Amino acid sequence: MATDDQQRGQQLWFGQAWLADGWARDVRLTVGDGKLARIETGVAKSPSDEAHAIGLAGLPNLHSHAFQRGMAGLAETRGPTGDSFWSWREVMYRFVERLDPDGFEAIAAMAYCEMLESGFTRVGEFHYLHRDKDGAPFADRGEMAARIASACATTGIGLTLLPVFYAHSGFGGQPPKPGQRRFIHAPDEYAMLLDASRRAVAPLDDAVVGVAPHSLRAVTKDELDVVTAHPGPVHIHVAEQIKEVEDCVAWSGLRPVEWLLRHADVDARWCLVHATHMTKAETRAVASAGAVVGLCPITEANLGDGVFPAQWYDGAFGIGTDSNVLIDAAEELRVLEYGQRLIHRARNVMAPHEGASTGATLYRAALAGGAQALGADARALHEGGAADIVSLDAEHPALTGRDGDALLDGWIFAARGATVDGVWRRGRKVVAHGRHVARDAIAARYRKALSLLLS
Ligand code: NGQ
Ligand code: ZN
Repeated sequence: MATDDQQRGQQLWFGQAWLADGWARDVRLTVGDGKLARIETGVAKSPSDEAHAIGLAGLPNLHSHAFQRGMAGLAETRGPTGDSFWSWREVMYRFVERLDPDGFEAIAAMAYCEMLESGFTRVGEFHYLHRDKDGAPFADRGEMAARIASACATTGIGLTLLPVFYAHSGFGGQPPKPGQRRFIHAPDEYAMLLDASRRAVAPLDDAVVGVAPHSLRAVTKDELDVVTAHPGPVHIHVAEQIKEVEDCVAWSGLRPVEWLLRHADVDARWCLVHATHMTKAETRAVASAGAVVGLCPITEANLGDGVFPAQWYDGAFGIGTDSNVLIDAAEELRVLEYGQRLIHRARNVMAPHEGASTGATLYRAALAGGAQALGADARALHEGGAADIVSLDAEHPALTGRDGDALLDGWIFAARGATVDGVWRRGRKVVAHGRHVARDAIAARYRKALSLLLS
C-alpha cells in the first residue's frame, strides 16, 4: 500500500480502550510517526477525532507458513490409508512443487489481508521455501523473502521474518527427501540467507529478523549451534506429533523437549512451536527457561496433533495460525480453551482465578507472549508504543450491552466473524468496516494465481 502520510498524526477516540493498566473510558490516542505519541483518558470527543467504540492492541500471530493458505481445505478428502499429519505433509509438498514467486506472493498477500481483518497486526513468518522448483538457488538468495516483504508492504502487516534452516529428513542427520529440495541449506550458506533476508525486509518500517531451525528432525546438534549463534528470536517446531517423540527417543533416549533443554540454551529468545507432547517435568522446565510456547490451536486440531498440556504450564504462550487453514485470531483463542474444556470436562480452564475472564486472560497472554516471541513492541496500547490498534464493532450482537473484559469474552466465544471493525498499523488504517482497504486488488490477484496453480 502506498504510504499515506495524511493518516499519520491523527487522533482516534474510543468510548473504551484497553490500556497497559486496564480498561479506560473516553480515550484519545494521538498518533505520530507510527507510534502512540499521546494517550488521554476521560476526554470528550472533539470534531477532529475519528471516533470508535472499543479499542485494543492488535495481536501478534507468532507462527505462519503463509503459502499454505493456498491449499487450505484441499487436504480434507480421505486417502487410501490412515490419513495423518504425515499424509497431509505429502499433499503440502505436492503444492510446494508448483509454487513460483508470483503465486507465493499473491497467496501471502491474501493470507496477511485476512490476518489483519481478524485482528492480527504482526506476523511471524516461519519461512522455508527458499529455492526454485528444481532445488536450484534463485539468482537472488532473498527472492522469496523479498516476496514476503512485498506482501507485507501491500497489506501493511508487521513482519518478524524467521528464515528457516532445514537440512535433514529425520533425527541423526538423515539426508533430505526430494520433496524437501526447495528448503535445504548448508550451514555456511545460512549466514548468506540471513543477509539476503535482512536486505529484503529493509524497506519495511519495523521488521525483525530472527532464526528458525525447522525442527529437531531437520537439524543436527552442530547445525543448531550455528543457527542459534545468530541474533534475534529463535523459533523451532517441537514435539508436535507422537511419531516425532518416538523417533527422538529411539535416536537419543530423550524426548524432543528434553533433548532441546539439555542441548541448547533455551531462554526468553526462544519460541517452542506446538510443544504438544510434553511430560509435566518438561512443561515446567520450558516455563522456567522463560521461553514462549507457540500454540496453533486451529492447525493442531486440523492436523490431529493433540492437545497442549496447559494444566501443567504457567509460562508464556502466544498463538499462531500456522497452516492458515482458517485465519481468525479470536477462533485460535476459542479453540485453545475448548480443547482444554473437552479433555478436562470443565469450564473456564485457562482463567487463573475466580473472577478472571477467560477471554481477557487468553487475549492478554497471547499479546504478551506473541510480542516476546516476535521481538516486537506489542504490549497493551501505551505511550511510545506502536500504533497497532484494533477496534471492535460495539453493534455486533455478541458485544451488545457488554463492558470491559466481557467484550473480550463476547468477541472470543460468542461472535461469528466481522467483530473486528477497524485495524491500524503504525497509525495507518488498513481495515475499515471489517474489510482490508486493498482487499479487492489482493483477492483478484489471488484468484488469478490460484487458477494457474490449481489448473
Ligand atoms: C511445516 N507444519 O513446516 O510447514 C510443518 C510441516 C514438518 C507443521 N508442523 C512439515 N504444522 O513439520 O515436517
Ligand atoms: Zn509450522
